[in-house]
Amino acid sequence: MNPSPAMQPLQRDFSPEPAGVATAILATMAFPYELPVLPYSTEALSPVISEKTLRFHYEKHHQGYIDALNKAIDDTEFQAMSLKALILTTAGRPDKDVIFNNAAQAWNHAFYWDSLSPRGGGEPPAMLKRMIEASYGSVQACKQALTEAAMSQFGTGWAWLVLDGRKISVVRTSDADNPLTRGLTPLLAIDVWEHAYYLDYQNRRKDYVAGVIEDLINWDFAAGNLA
Ligand code: MN3
Repeated sequence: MNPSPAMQPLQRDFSPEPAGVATAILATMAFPYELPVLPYSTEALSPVISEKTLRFHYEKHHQGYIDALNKAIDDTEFQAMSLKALILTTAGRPDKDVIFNNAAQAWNHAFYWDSLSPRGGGEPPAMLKRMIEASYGSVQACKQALTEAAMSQFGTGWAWLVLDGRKISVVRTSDADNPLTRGLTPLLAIDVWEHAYYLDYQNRRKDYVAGVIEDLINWDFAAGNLA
């Protein structure tokens, strides 16, 4: 059932267009959501993230969140909202936790795919680099903060580089939660759920995080999210 136009909740948020391929595709979708395309081939992040891990993560886990989201919002007023509006509307509402968890994970994973690149690592673009240096003193110190956030997240969750006002910051979130619910602008995401690395690294989360930050992190995507 579609709500009548007069009853339709806010469909648009007025934030800038998302920078990444997968995130941008998802932002244009409405119910029923589909898995957004990956910005690279499934073997492109190897050896840091193997094709086997990437395929399970993308084809099973991310697809699973998309499917569960569609099921949870089918025939509800939430169908008419953008994914971002859906996340913000259901955040902190225990009675809507199934919708929130799957909507946030659908969004977080698109953002994570865009946060990685086979041509990643290296130095951030000049403006982002200056902002990182203003907040952390150096890119190296910022990478260290990101590593510590990823390592100290207990259990499932995420480490994020965010824009907080005009300041670059690092935060971690539990389970499906993301920085949008705190009014922060996400710049980069690192998935630290075990499904992101266990096939390749077992319990060695640190090696996965180090590989991602040194070789895969997509600073261009982060810079594109500064707008
Ligand atoms: Mn994941």
